[in-house]
Amino acid sequence: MTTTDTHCPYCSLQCGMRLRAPQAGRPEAVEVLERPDFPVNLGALCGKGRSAAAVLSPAARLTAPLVRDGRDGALREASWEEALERAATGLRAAQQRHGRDAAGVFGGGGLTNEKAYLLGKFARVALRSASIDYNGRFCMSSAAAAHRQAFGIDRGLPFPLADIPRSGCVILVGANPAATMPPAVRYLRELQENGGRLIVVDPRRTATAEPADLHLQPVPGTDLALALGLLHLVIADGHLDEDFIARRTSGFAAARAAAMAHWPERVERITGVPTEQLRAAVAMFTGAGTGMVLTARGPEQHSKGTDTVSAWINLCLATGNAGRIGSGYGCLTGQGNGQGGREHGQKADQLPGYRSIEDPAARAHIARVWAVPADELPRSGRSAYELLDTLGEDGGVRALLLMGSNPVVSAPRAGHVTERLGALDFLVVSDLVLSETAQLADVVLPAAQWAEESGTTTNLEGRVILRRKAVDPPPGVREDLYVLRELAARLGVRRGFPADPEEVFEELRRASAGGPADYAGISYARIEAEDGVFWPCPAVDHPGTPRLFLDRFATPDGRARFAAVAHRPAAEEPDAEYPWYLTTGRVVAQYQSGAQTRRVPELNRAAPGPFVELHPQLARRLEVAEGDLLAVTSRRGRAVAPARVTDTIRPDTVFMPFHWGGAGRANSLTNPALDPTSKMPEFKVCAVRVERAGVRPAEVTG
Ligand SMILES: Nc1nc2c(c(=O)[nH]1)N[C@H]1C(S)=C(S)[C@@H](COP(=O)(O)OP(=O)(O)OC[C@H]3O[C@@H](n4cnc5c(=O)[nH]c(N)nc54)[C@H](O)[C@@H]3O)O[C@H]1N2
Ligand SMILES: Nc1nc2c(c(=O)[nH]1)N[C@H]1C(S)=C(S)[C@@H](COP(=O)(O)OP(=O)(O)OC[C@H]3O[C@@H](n4cnc5c(=O)[nH]c(N)nc54)[C@H](O)[C@@H]3O)O[C@H]1N2
Ligand code: SF4
Ligand SMILES: [Mo]
Repeated sequence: MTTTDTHCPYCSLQCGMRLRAPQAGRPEAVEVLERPDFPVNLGALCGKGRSAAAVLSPAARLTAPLVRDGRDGALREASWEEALERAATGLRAAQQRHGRDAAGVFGGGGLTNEKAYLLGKFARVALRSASIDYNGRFCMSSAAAAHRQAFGIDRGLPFPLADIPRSGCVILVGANPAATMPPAVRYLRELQENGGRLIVVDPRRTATAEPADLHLQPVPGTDLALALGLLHLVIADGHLDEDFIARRTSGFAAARAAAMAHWPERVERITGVPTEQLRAAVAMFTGAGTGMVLTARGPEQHSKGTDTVSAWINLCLATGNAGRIGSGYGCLTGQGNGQGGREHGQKADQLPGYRSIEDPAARAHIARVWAVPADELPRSGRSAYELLDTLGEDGGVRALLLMGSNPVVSAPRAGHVTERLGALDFLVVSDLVLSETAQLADVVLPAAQWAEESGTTTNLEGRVILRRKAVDPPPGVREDLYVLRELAARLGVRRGFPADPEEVFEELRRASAGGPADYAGISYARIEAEDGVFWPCPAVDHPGTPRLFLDRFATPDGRARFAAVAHRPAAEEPDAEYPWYLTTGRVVAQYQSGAQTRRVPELNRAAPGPFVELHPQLARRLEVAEGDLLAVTSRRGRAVAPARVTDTIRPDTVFMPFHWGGAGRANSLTNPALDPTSKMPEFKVCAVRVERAGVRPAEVTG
């Protein structure tokens, strides 16, 4: 037996774990053990992490490449040679017929830094296409945009999680870590044990909200008004930190004027949160000495997500809560490499090191590292939904390489996105499993996974960590880096695509050097010796940066910038035809599109299928009881799932988890209205009709 210290394949906490594996293969015998010495989770794992080895088993996954003969043929097994040849031919043919940008790439925030970096390079250097974006656009892009606007840099948390218990008060906005990052709940518990207060803002009284000192339960999509209302009261009640505002910020006058238009009674009308609760929240937050605001997808996944996050940042700045230990604004990033995956070039407008693809100096630097002429680098391309929405159209992508996402389940208005995927000339999918999206592909490449290859990820704190290879992949399965090297070679680019992760990381270090997300001083050896290294880390003798902004913000003048933002309604509000709000999210036992976790028996037992959560008052009105099948209809489509009646949700709102395809797919309903800055779709609010479904349970599958 061997034991290897590594990290969980799933969420952005990247919990440390120890794998025990037999020396000779036998993936079904891999055991997940605790690794108590890793600082973030101190040995604790959620059920997904504990059962992660189940997906290593050949029974759960793809073990050979698949190809389809003709449009209507079935997928059949093929050799790697045939599959790669077809994939390269499909991409090249689209470019010959329709131009370079007709071949596109769609990546994922679960991919390691090495994969994300090389995928971006593949698009720009091997395909020379502007068409690349990734699923992180659906995740924390609104917070990222607001972060950059306010602080000049986007690192989700500017401090380690261990700082949370050192705060006087934490406002947790639309985040449900009890379900989405269970080991992190410890930090909230310690906060309260230390006498700090916890305020949770969520339309549902979740397991996270239950122990809070105060729970605000707003109408979905009204967090912007709520944050402005709190700032209004801070100003009106004389809680401004004038000294901090003068020394360390700019733009307060306009932000102040905007907040003054959001007086408590108006905010109560918009949000449904009583004015007494607004006052109680302000008293708790300003009375605490230090305060933090942490947001997750609840307030961010909206067509006004960027402005909403800006409004919460305003609240922190106005009260002097930034750049001091125990205070500040932070975004709880979601995917395993949600942070690193947004830094190294799989975004439509970005080059490695979090550089802008439109910046001439950045282009020149990256062109040197890549040994290509700067003027050959493509410009910005379309954002994720815009890319998916135009697949197969004139001027859109005709042949797509998809790596690390399952948009048939997870994209907004998924019925339409599925149609667009079907309109492609050619689709190649690299995945561990035959996901709903892989089932539509012309070529499916079976990928190696976390425990079978090494690579770095950057956790939600900005800590770069190393996942180490513990077992060999099954025969027939190859690493994504190998796939990129082989495809690039078949497209005529034979250099610059190493298949060894450490070699890729060494190049990433050089590419990121001098950029906002600077990894130049980080190496595999240092990560192992130091339990991870926080970026920016510009030199080998630099200690890394667990806490940003203590002296200055990353803006040109070193000051944090207020934003002048005002409330606006959701893109779609309820009306006579669609009278209820729908919001969507997660349950603890399933991960994302479910592609991995729906293949783990114990997780399926815990969360067997989709459901519609609704309040007893609404259930009475609709004359439905627990377990009755409900049809939920929006302007985009229809979904059917059993009722789950609970008084923890607002009576005007229903909630569906999005982990399943088929009849219960929440994303058949969601609204792809985009935030103008971040291009984030409105996953967290749309208008729906709810009625008893006229179908039998057998017709509803997960
Ligand atoms: N078990 C599990 N864990 C996960 C994941 C998973 O799929 N499953 N995915 C990972 C990823 S990629 C991500 S991004 C994170 C997401 O982590 P979270 O953001 O914590 O998860 P969500 O359930 O999407 O949304 C959080 C809460 O927002 C609330 N909400 C809905 N609408 C609104 C609104 O308009 N305003 C406010 N204030 N709140 C609202 C919901 O009721 C929900 O309780 O989780 C990560 N961890
Ligand atoms: N309604 C609604 N929809 C949502 C959300 C919501 O809150 N509500 N949240 C959105 C958010 S925050 C996110 S992050 C997205 C996530 O949604 P998706 O982008 O669909 O994410 P996953 O299900 O994690 O898909 C990852 C796919 O890649 C595969 N995979 C995993 N690791 C690797 C690898 O290393 N290599 C390769 N080749 N494949 C790999 C997995 O098997 C899986 O099929 O969903 C979004 N969709
Ligand atoms: S909290 Fe996230 S990283 Fe930790 S074990 Fe669970 S899924 Fe894995
Ligand atoms: Mo996410």
